[in-house]
Amino acid sequence: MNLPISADLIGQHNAAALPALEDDFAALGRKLERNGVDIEAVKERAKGWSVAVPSWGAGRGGTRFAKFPLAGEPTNIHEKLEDCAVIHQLGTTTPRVSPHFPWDCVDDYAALREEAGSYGLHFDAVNSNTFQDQPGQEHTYATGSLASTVEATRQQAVAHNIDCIEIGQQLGSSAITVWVGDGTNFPGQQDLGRSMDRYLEGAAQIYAALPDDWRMMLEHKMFEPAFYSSVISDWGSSLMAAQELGDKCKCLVDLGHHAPNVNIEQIVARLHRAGKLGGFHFNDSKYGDDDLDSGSINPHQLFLVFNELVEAELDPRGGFDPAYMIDQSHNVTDPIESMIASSETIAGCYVRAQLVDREALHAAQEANDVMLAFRTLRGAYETDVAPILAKARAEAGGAIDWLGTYRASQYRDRKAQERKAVGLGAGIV
Ligand SMILES: [Mn+2]
Repeated sequence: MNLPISADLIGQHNAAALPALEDDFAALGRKLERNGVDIEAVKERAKGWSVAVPSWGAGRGGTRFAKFPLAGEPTNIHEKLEDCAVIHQLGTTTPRVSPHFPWDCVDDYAALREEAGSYGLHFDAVNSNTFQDQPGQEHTYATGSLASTVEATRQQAVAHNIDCIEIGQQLGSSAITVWVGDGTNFPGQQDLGRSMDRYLEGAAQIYAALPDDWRMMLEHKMFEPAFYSSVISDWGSSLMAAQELGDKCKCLVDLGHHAPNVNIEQIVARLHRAGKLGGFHFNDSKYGDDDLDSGSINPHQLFLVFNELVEAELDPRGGFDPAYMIDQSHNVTDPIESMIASSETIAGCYVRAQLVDREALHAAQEANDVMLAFRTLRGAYETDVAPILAKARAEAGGAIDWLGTYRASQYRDRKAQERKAVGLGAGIV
């Protein structure tokens, strides 16, 4: 296995941190035992949990105004894979990478799959891009892609998505995530009903090209890049489309793509009930689709989402197999650090949701004991599960103090010497 960070370095740092961790882990274990929870079993669940990282998240993002490059940031999919390998090596919960086309296009996808495998990585859902024009592209997406009024533009968008499926098959993926930037900036600009008809007609052609064991995930977004209307603006539109397209089509929930203050955990419960919960794009937001680090603003909301996911797992109805992915933009941090921090935060919410006394919660809910139900949930949220996550990481070969170990490795400094510099410019979020 090709591991970018020295195992000796990780071992040294872990040896120094282990006595304190054992102490904290034992104390937490005794606390949980009083509630009838076996900390070892929870730790094993934590070890079995994973989330995908997006290839584009390995680079610096940008605002709508500018991008500030980082010395040593990756400029191609090969370098992005190397950075993703660091994230997984230290954090141990991110073995899958979600590629984006055409940003990650190469000549030989079989070789790319092998390259990822050499780091212990696999490819997750492929992402298509019909929200920006590419050099040499025949038809512009300036006024829409799948929902464009121009037939040739719609066909070009369909063909690109089918190309992505074919690439994904070579990479070992089994899902495509479709997000379109289609929408309008002016009332009256397009017919709101007919634009949905056009979108569905194109989406159905992509759906028809899905291999049997593939899934198509629709990502809704309330606004941006269009500011008056979006074609797939909300979970209702997404659900409507997924239901019309067929069983293999599911809805994807990006935590930043909702109206402010929307109850996202309830959307999760609703989509699960409809058998249409496809997966997540984890990030956080304060005002809009800010793509901030997962749980950095509202960790409680993330916990409540996971609480619904644990409920869904216990009551799978038509099935429960959501795809988890981080989708955030790193404008002012080292993307490797942000990605490990987020994967730890997300895993922490998963673990906390495991600690909820379900029997007590359900009994309190049935009895309308409001305060007891609330406190049962809140008690799990307030539990510091860091020792469980750190122990799980260490046992899987990762770093207890991942930030200290990463900085001591001087990985980014070394890459700054080796890699070519990224140009200035506007960022793509
Ligand atoms: Mn997203």
